Amino acid sequence: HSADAHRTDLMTITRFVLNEQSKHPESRGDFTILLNNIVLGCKFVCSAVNKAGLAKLIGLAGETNVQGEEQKKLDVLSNEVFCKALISSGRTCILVSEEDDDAIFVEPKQRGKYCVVFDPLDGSSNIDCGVSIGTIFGIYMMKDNHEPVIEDALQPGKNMLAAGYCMYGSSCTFVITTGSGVNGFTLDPSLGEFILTHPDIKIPKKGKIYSVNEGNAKNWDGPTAAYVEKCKFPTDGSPAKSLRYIGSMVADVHRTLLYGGTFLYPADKKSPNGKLRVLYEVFPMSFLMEQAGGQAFTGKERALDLIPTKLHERSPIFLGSYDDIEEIKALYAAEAK
Ligand code: P6P
Repeated sequence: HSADAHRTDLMTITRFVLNEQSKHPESRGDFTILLNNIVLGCKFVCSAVNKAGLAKLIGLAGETNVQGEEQKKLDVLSNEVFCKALISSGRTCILVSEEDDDAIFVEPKQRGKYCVVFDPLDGSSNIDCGVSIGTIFGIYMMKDNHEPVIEDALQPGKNMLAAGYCMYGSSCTFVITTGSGVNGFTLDPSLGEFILTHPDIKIPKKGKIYSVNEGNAKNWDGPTAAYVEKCKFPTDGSPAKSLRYIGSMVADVHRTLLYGGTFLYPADKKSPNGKLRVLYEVFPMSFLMEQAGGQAFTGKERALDLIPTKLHERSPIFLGSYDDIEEIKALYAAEAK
């Protein structure tokens, strides 16, 4: 009977969010509507990514984006889809996309109370070789209902109400936190629904994997170099760790969340703030990690305490299993003395 109940008791993301909403009797369902539009955007991108090889959507679009990277058509398409889905929800007032230099201020008649920061297709340089890529998003509430200004988007990560990602790989997996734990859903294409497959995800307290681009080793600072050395040549008799680096943040973070260990994008001499963007890469992944019982550290402070001053600013990031990040924090603390 229980197996049958499992099969027929489908917990879709829509039902899950409505259950969450019922815990907030005062809420008018705005967040539910916003999330449903984000989910719709993810379903569309999932279908486009899966067809990319066939529909010749891959290949360069010719323009370059604010990051100076060549824009692939799927980037452009995904960005347009999410901007339209978010604006048409009628629940947003500011959008910050990795693909757009400036923030988008929603016109008054379609304005809502949420500010959404997102990377519509992170890791897109991996599209042509079939490596998993993903959408990353974070949701802030506007401070109060005034004419929206850019400062409303420059809030510390700890103010985020929700954050998540959708990974487009062998399956389409949607992972989200609304501040009370982390839950994972898998798209059932035959239903067109995201089904709860990873309830209440908790990252192992300690892991056996480290994830970093070792090609930058010559530019690392002392503590990062010392940590990686310790992973490879442990001095306490424990076995060496495995290196897993996919080069697509959503895939590397998803593996870290499920298997444990650490994911690092450290500062280096060439890029003193590392490479990953604070608003729509570092903050959402840090929020998820903390909600799953892990940690996220910038080398100086708790990642979610960072207060951004520019939309596309970067920060070094060390995230993952609680005990492993403690080791990294100790190495940085020792250096700071
Ligand atoms: P590197 C992909 O371009 C990305 O923004 C992240 O998804 C990924 O973690 C990182 O860059 C990889 O960077 O320098 O190791 O190739």
